Amino acid sequence: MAILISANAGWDRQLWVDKIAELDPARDVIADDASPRLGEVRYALVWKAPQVLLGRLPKLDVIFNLGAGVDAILADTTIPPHIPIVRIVDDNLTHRMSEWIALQVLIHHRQTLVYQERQRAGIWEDQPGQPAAAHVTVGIMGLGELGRDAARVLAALGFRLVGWSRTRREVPGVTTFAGDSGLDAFLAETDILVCLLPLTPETTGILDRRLFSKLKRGGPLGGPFLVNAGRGLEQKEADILAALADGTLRGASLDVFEEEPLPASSPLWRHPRVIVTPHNAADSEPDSLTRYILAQIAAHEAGKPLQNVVDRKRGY
Ligand code: NDP
Ligand code: OXD
Repeated sequence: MAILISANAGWDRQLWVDKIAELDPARDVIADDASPRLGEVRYALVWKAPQVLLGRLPKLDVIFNLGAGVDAILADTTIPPHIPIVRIVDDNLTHRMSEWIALQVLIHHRQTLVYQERQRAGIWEDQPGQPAAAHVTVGIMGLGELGRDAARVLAALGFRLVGWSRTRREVPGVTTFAGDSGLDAFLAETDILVCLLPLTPETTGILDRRLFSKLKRGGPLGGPFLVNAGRGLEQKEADILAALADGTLRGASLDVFEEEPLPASSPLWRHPRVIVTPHNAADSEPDSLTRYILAQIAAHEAGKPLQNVVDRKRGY
């Protein structure tokens, strides 16, 4: 029974093959989507595998996603519904995300883009009215593994925190809201909006002009900011640009895009109040994730339940 590793072109499969060979040398690993031995595959470790590949594996027992977001797998309707999909929940990935979120929040909070422009122009000038973190509210959309850890780190920096999720969550230090009925009240409190939502039919296109117009006005930063590391299809980039132009948003940090890689023609690349990173807020690290997956396989083979299985109906 073999393990298949399948990933899109941007991934080096060999890193994962080598890591499994190092940690569990007895495992038979296939790293070729066209292998004549696909019929032997019991476990598939995937990141954006080609559509219909997973639906063609007759002995497939478990799919392990090599990342936290499972939208790419769920888009493949050929995968039989009884096959469990396990997602990554890993401190290494989670802490990387919290680093990125804290960095972006601090950049906007401390008006770093304004100072960078002044530096380039040789202007020594203080921007008056810098608030303390305690006077700035960060609103986190998505209070899952990543949202809760980002809240922990931002709370340690002194920010006021509100959070929004599908079902009501208790998170220490965070005033929480839930569902459609809680969204407007959540937005009305938010100076810096952080999106860590999974991509589902409900969250597709959620970050639009209408939503931006409901963020707090008259806050201490002179207008609201957007930080998105969830998924690109949650944001409407034309709306972000329009909101930046008319002051509905003061700035944005984006790690994910409607189309990835972000096309060279996108005005986001050169916008003076936008930070663009190439979907690397929280990379999947082979050593840490391979240990997590091999431990799950060993437990599964010993008859124990799999952890962090995706709820396909919910979509995450
Ligand atoms: P989780 O599944 O742990 O948490 C998801 C959170 O989103 C939950 O709080 C959930 O609510 C909430 N949510 C889902 N749907 C809705 C909705 N319709 N309305 C309101 N809240 C909703 O996910 P993670 O925290 O592990 O990851 C979140 C996402 O981050 C991933 O799906 C992926 O898209 C993205 N990601 C991006 C990376 C990057 O490098 N840019 C890296 C890793 C992940 P509830 O608590 O009620 O279930
Ligand atoms: C993930 C990602 O979901 O990298 O892990 O986006």
